[in-house]
Amino acid sequence: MRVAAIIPAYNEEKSIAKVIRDIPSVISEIIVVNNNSSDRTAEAAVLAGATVLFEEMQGYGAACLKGIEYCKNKNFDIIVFLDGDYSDYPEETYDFIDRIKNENYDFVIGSRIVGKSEKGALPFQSRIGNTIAGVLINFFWKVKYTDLGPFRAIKFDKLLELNMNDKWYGWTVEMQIKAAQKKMKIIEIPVKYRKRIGKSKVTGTIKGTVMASIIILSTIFSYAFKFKK
Ligand SMILES: Nc1nc2c(ncn2[C@@H]2O[C@H](COP(=O)(O)OP(=O)(O)OP(=O)(O)O)[C@@H](O)[C@H]2O)c(=O)[nH]1
Ligand SMILES: [Mg+2]
Repeated sequence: MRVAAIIPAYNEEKSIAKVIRDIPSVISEIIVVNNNSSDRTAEAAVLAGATVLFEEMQGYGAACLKGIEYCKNKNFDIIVFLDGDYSDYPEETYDFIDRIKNENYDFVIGSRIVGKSEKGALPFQSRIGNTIAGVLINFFWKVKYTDLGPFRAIKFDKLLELNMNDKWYGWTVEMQIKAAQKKMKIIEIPVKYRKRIGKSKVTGTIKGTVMASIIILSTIFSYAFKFKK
C-alpha cells in the first residue's frame, strides 16, 4: 500500500524537521503544505526530505486541500494527516496504517482524549469544545467521536468521496461528519499529544479558540440542517 502524509504548516520552522524525521518509512511521500509562512518552514522541510507545496490562501483546510490535489495523480492508497508543530507523535503512524491494512477500516482518527496528553498540551477549552462537538455529532449522525484531533488516516478513495471543502478550522469536523453520513467504517484510536514547539496560534489563544469554536459549531449545524452538503 502506498501511503502519503500531508502536513499543513504555517510558520513551523522550529518543529517541521522533527515531525518529518519521526515519520516512519511506511510513508512513501511526506508532503508539507507551506501556508504562506513568513519564516523558514519551507527550507527546513525541504532539507528534512519532504515535498513542499505552497498554498497562498491562509487556513488549515486550504492547506490540506492543496495536499489532496497534489496526491490525485500519484496512486496513493492511504493519506495520513498530522500537524507540523510536533504536538503529535509521528511514530504512531503505524497504528493508523495497521487498522486500515489489517482490519479494513476506511477512516482512523487519533483521539487525544482517549490517549495520554502531556499536561497543558490540550487546554481545558479544547477538551470541552471537542466533547460538545462529539455529543452533537452523535446526536445528529449516531457516530461516537471523543475528539477532533488532527492526526488521522483515511483510504484515499474514501477521502475523495467526501468531497472536502472547508478552508479553515471546520476541516476536521467536516471530515468526521461526512464520513459518518456516508456510513464509512470508522474507528478512533488513542494517541499521545504533547505541547507544541513554537508559538501557539489557535488553541492556546483566546481569539483562536473562539474562532475555531464558532466555525466548528456552525459547520455541525450547517450539515445537520442541510445548509451544506
Ligand atoms: N494557525 C494556523 N495554522 C495553520 C494554517 N495553515 C496551516 N496551519 C497548520 O495547521 C496545524 C494546526 O495549527 P495549530 O496552530 O497547531 O493549531 P492548534 O493545534 O489548534 O493550536 P496551537 O498548537 O495552540 O497553535 C499546524 O501544523 C499549523 O502550522 C493557518 O492558516 N493558520
Ligand atoms: Mg497545534
